[in-house]
Amino acid sequence: MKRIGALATLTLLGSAAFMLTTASPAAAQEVCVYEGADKACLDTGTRVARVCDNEADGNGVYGWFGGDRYLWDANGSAGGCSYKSYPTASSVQVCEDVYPGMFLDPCSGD
Ligand SMILES: [Ca+2]
Ligand SMILES: [Ca+2]
Repeated sequence: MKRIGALATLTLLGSAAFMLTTASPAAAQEVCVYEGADKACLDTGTRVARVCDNEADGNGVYGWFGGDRYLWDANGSAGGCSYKSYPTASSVQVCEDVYPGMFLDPCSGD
């Protein structure tokens, strides 16, 4: 009887660990959009925005998170993304600064 109890405990621990492992990626809830390889993401849980310039083409990359929420990848295509918290953001778009001024730039969803 004692032995069976120990086995049952092990099985329970095993499934708890499995649930934790599989739950983590889903909890992130990060939504990403792309313009070529450049991307902008918004975590719909934490509302942390992220913009990544992934093309060494000399064009800056910025994300638009609605309203006046523009976030640029501060170091361009050098490694790493730029992050900013936008507590009320609910949309995400990524644009590439190909033309002077923002309004003709190609963006995700165009
Ligand atoms: Ca680019
Ligand atoms: Ca960068």
